[in-house]
Amino acid sequence: MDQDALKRAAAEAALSYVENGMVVGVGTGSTANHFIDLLAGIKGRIDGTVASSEVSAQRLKSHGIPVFDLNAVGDLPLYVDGADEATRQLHLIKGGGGALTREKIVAGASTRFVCIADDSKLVSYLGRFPLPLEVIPMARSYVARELVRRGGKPVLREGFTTDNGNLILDVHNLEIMDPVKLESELNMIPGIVTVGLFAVRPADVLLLSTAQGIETLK
Ligand code: ABF
Repeated sequence: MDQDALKRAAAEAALSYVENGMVVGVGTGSTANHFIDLLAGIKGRIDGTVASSEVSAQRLKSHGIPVFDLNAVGDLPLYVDGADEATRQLHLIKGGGGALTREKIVAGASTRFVCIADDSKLVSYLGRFPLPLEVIPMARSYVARELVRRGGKPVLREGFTTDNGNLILDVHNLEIMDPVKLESELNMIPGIVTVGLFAVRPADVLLLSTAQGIETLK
């Protein structure tokens, strides 16, 4: 199976978590896109969705799937999204697509976060994938210096503005042995809007797609 087929298989497995009448939180990226396309096949069974990015909202709407504002629907029973890296503890790095702030809001507002990924995303510790930070533009240099002090190598994502009008620093060189601690510490730095670590609120389920089938980690 190629990597795209593995992504689709993970997305297919997530369909079993969708129940009738749900408003489903839907993520961003190529794996989440498979989920969106599969959701179209059962759109009559759900009330609608909340999207973690404008791109995903457009894709959902193109399938005729209703997209609601999170403020209009309250807490969500289910959020399905991909990740850039995942551990067996269900700690994640997300934000490679730049939608980390909205993804973290939707994850926070969801009772169950089901992460879908092919097995290339599984790591024993996080940090080989550069850690994305969404940063207020005026804080860019200050935040970068704070990360250098912590041994990181921050790189501005050139030509990219988030859905919220902010910048992304991708921080290389971090070996993240304690993701909960690092996420909490970075959350305290003024000017960082969102840290791309999902460890304080990890996934609840990781559907890991392998050549041998789906491995469910909880
Ligand atoms: C989103 O999409 C992100 O948080 C993550 O950056 C990315 C994963 O993309 P893909 O599914 O294309 O690998 O879920």
